Amino acid sequence: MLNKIVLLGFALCASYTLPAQSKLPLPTKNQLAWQQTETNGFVHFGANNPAAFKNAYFDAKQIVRTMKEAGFKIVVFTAKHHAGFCLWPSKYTDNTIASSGERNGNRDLVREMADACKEYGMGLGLYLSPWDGHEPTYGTPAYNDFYKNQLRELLSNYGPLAEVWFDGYKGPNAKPMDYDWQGYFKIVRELQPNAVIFSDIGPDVRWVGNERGNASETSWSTISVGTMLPGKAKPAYLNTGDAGGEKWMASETDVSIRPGWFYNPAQDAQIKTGKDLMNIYYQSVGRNSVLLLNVPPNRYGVISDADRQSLMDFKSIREETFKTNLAKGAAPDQLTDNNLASSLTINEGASKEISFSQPVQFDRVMLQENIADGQRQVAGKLEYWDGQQWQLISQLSTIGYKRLLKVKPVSTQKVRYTVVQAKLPVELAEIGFYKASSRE
Ligand code: FUL
Repeated sequence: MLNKIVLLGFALCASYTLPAQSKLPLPTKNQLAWQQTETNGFVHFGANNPAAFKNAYFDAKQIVRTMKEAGFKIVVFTAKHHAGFCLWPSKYTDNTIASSGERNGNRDLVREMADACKEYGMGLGLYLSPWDGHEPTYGTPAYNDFYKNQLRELLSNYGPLAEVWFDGYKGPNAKPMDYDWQGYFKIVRELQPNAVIFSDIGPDVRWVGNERGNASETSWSTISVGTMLPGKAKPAYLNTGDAGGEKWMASETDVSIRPGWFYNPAQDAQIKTGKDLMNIYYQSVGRNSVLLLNVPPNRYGVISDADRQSLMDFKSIREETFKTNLAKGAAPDQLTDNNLASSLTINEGASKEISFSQPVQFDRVMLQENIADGQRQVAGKLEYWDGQQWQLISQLSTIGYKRLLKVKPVSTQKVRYTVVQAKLPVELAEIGFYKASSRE
């Protein structure tokens, strides 16, 4: 490491304190663990009825192994999508793989995914579509019982789940349905106390408000739910979160590697490249969100070579860019130790200087707050020393769990980070300066 410590300084600029907001919303243990997964995979596997599934192929191991190789931590699997077809042998309907004939009739794809996740050390998440276009009771109170029964089946028989996914979407011509959301969430709490619950409005993880892979630059991990319901939430509000929000509920950015959620050979030429995915990573993980990237298995029930190639490119670009933190050895250890808990406190109005023993060149910056103590920064500023004076690199709003900045290339021996506005003193957990891979 070239850059030795030559100077560590706290430049206390204007030091003033805002009235303390002593009661910031905080993440639960499950929310904190989930946030640190950063990148997860989504699997939409499509067969919409028993006849279509009859001759289907499906290789859970290949899918999960590919997701693991891509660096993902959790795989969320669509146990039942909007057509109501169950990829496990639910005893509450005939619209399941059990009705699909000899070859696949005794399979259970949820079991196969659960086993593969266990084998590869991945978390399993399950998606059970609330909207069910097949079930005759849909639209009546009896559907809530049907749905809860299916939920109990999935939550009781496949081991520990990391996440349960409630999609708010329903078709334009679907019957009105008064979902018992609180009843559903209660079942998850009871049967899977370590799983986070995703819906538009949580209770643990909220939707980012679009499916384009784009969290807002200003991204608060807090919202006030008010009268919003899944499927009836305000996307723009969910996208930024709310600085004054009452509840901790960070966002998840769900987006597909292809134009559609399910495999369609007509879209084989429209797979997002590693470079596209890297950009989405900056716009999601780099903006205090978690990325849930959908990669649908093809007609042979595996992730196609082309999708796989994009995933591996994404991973290697990401690793190349973030391989060397130029601040290591220059910044205090607790700012480069990859440990959220060992943070450095910077008061509002105060600055932190980092000096390098020789000039460094960088064009990417990473900042992290110790969110276990809440999200605190409202505004910050990063500058570099040009030999004579401080020059602005970037102004920014929120950090949260992680903020990644693409900045103009800078060559310098000294940088300065200032907390311009904060709810409470900012606990800076990590600071990193990097040179982007030429493949970005
Ligand atoms: C949407 C659904 O309509 C898509 O099919 C997909 O499941 C996505 C995650 O949510 O609302």
